[in-house]
Amino acid sequence: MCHEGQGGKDMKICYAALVLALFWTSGAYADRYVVSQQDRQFSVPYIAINPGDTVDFVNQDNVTHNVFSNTEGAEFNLGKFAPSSKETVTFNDKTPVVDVQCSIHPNMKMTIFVNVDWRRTLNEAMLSGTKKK
Ligand SMILES: [Cu+2]
Repeated sequence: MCHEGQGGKDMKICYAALVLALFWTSGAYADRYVVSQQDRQFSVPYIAINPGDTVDFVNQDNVTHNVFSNTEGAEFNLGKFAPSSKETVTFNDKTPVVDVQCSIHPNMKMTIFVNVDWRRTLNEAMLSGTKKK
């Protein structure tokens, strides 16, 4: 990729491009997800994301919704969410399990898992049935 004999300046640019490429592929950039409201439901019951990732909430219904979370450390409220509305929410690493609801339709619920350690979570769930305290 970076060939010798291109001259010092070119080499510097080339190495800068390599460093940028490594940074990019190491997951240092944020992913973007879409969760829509359709037929008075969230389009998915849950998603698993990394800290810093964003979720675009999109109202694809022809009725007004609301999107909010009361989960401590991840509170947000998108207010009256009219048809075709779109808002982006970024999730941090302070809250691994974020419950998301619609205040207008109480049975609309979904969960966002942020950087959950699945092995530990599963092991704790399994052990809790057998472990003596
Ligand atoms: Cu709703």
